[in-house]
Amino acid sequence: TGTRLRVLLDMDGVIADFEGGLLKKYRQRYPNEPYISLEERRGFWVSTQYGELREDLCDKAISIWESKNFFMDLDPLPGSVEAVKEMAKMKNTDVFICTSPIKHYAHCPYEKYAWVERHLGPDFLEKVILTRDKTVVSGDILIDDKPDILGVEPNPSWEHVLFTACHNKHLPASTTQRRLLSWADDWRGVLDGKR
Ligand code: UMP
Repeated sequence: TGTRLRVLLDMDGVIADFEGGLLKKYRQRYPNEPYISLEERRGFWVSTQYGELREDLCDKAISIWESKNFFMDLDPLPGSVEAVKEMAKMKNTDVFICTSPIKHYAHCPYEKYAWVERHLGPDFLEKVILTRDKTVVSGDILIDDKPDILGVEPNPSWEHVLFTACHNKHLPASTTQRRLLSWADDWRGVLDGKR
């Protein structure tokens, strides 16, 4: 057990295409409003950047991911489903999906479970961790597209590997933070580096 590698995988921006889903549904609902292309995205918080574009667009962006079926309808990111399934079958490897639900809980938590069942299979429901504070979850690696993962635990057990996304790809290269560029990148090598 002590020799097993525990991998925590973020969902939005790592397994599921939150940014693509938001932009698509935002443009459908608000066809006459300005939007931020994925090329122009900067900063983790979509709502903040839309609010900077025009004050009322912050709430319009939020209205999209608070809607029924937003999280359910997200497409998997390229290669994610295949990689996660393969990772979970690897020897001495325990994979968990560690994701923060939005505070508007009417749809999101249910749809995250339903998404996992649909795309990864019912066995993965055992592996879902919903938390707004990932620092209290123990693991060896956390693969997540959010650059700063903070919470009550100042020294989380995991190493945060930054998954490249439209909003973080322009950040200066860090000497301390490793990156996974996509699921076509060498994720097996990232895991092997921790074994
Ligand atoms: N989220 C927001 N506001 C934003 C962007 C994302 O509330 O501007 C939500 C979507 C996800 C959560 O449910 O935050 C991020 O969760 P993690 O990817 O950190 O697990």
